[in-house]
Amino acid sequence: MAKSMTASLQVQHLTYGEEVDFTKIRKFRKELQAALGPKGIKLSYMPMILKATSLALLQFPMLNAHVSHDLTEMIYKGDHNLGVAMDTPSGLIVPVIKRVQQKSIIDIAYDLQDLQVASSAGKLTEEQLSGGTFSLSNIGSIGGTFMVPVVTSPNVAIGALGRIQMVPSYVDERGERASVDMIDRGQAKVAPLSLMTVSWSADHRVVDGATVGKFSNLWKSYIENPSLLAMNMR
Ligand code: CAO
Repeated sequence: MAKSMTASLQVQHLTYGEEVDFTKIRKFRKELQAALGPKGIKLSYMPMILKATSLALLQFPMLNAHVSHDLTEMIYKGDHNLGVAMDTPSGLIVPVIKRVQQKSIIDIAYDLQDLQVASSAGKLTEEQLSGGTFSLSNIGSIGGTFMVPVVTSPNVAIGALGRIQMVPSYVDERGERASVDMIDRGQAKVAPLSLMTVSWSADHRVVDGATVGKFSNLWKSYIENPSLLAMNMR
């Protein structure tokens, strides 16, 4: 970790944060859990979040690239090999779920479960720990609401997920976040909403903030509308 972080901190970072309404994806998870429970699969939010990330990366392949040390080349990676930061008794490790672009949410849940079992037993292989093209860190499962993640070179971007919280928010008649105009017109009411903060860091030498923002908007649309996530699965 010391070596990789020293290299990563040479990178000029930009970090972009956003709030995401988790209401629908919580319901979607409950429905999937009811179907998957009898098969012995534990479904956390991560498989859905990883799938949404892969679908968004399809539209923004430059965020799934490696950059050469001398900054003369960007190598766009066809496979979405997504690293998942794990807190283990021996510290931070980032095993990789390979080819997420080809996998269903269930496939990803199986892979994540296997990696978690191997990591707690200290039995992750070199193959499982290498080849990442993008990574996600769910700090919210520990407790924080916001974190600035550090890009792992030669990757060019990374995401961090904060704790899902219930907060009072202005909503419309469908229970979705109300627009400023609706609030001004007195047409919105206050109701509890499930919110999560996501933050994306990118290598600002090769990626600009607008690209990260557009990627984040697309990712957010999948999380806030799981039907879009389902519709775009292959
Ligand atoms: N907000 C609120 N609750 C969350 C959450 C979030 N962001 N993420 C997970 N949870 C909840 C889950 O829903 C689950 O509760 P229920 O089963 O009752 O619903 C519980 O927390 C445990 O989840 P989990 O940790 O078993 O599963 P996961 O797939 O969400 O996360 C893993 C797996 C490996 C990402 C996580 O355990 C972990 O290690 N996180 C720490 C990552 C880390 O160290 N980052 C720092 C990197 S920089 O040093």
